[in-house]
Amino acid sequence: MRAMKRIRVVDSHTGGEPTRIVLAGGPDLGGGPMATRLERFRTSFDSIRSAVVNEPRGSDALVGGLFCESEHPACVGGVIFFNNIGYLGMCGHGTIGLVATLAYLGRITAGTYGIETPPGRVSARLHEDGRVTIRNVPSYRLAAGVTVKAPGLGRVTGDVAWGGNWFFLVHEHDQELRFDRLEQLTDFTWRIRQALRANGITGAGGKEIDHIELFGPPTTPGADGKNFVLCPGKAYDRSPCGTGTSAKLACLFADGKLRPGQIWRQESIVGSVFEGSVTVEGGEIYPEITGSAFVNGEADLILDERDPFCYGIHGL
Ligand code: PYC
Repeated sequence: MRAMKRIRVVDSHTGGEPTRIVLAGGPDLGGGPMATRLERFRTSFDSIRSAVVNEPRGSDALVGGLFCESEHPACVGGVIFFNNIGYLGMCGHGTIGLVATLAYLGRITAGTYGIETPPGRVSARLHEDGRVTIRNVPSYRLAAGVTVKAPGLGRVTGDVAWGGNWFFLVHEHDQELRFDRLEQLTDFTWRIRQALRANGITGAGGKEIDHIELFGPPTTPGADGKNFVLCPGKAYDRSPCGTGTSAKLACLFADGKLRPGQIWRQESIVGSVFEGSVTVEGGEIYPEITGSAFVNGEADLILDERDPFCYGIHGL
């Protein structure tokens, strides 16, 4: 008898950034908060993470999302996001992809839905025209103007901010943000990432800053700025990055450059755009991010124990 496992997935992309939502056949993580379930995923089922997103079934750019049942009546479900090397906190493009997936499956119609994630509950509004607005977890700037010496780059200064993941946001640099410079941009940001780690510069509670975000002038008409975002596993975000845009909004707000409700249009390195704004409640900054996702695949992944790469090619 061959040991074969089937995992039901729906694929989508949000502004070019792919998401693969696991709907059935994934690990049973039991109940409790998403943060607890994430730890069970990490410690007991990490090979499933790799099988779903890594080559030969996936790619370094692919973000997976395990759709889970929620214990909160106000929530349509919970989600744990993961990538080629590990797990994410929140994921903005992925949440937009999840909502588009649930709409495609006929499980939701236009309206507002709670979704549990490891760093907290978010909400998502599916508009009649298919756009999705997510209200992210509270976001904030932890430290402004942090300087780090990066090998081959010299001194680089940026802000440390939380948008559901930890970001180092760099505005002053000599890099042109162009699609034909992906290799140079990846090398530049990877050096910063390693320098932060080597110098013990972290987010709150010693958490690793695993996303690096460069900013430059926009090229798409109507956009306010363009970014290049390096993700934890060295892939770049094709979308403007929902959590990265949230971190940016928190910094703009902290600098007095963004009023509550004012729209900021963030362009990605591939030219896709998210619209962002903030609301302030109880002293906390809640980013709202609007974008669109398109379903582009629906499949059963087959995990065949005889396959030497059944659980993916990994090892970064
Ligand atoms: O949209 O938040 C996001 C995201 C994080 C990593 C890739 N995309």
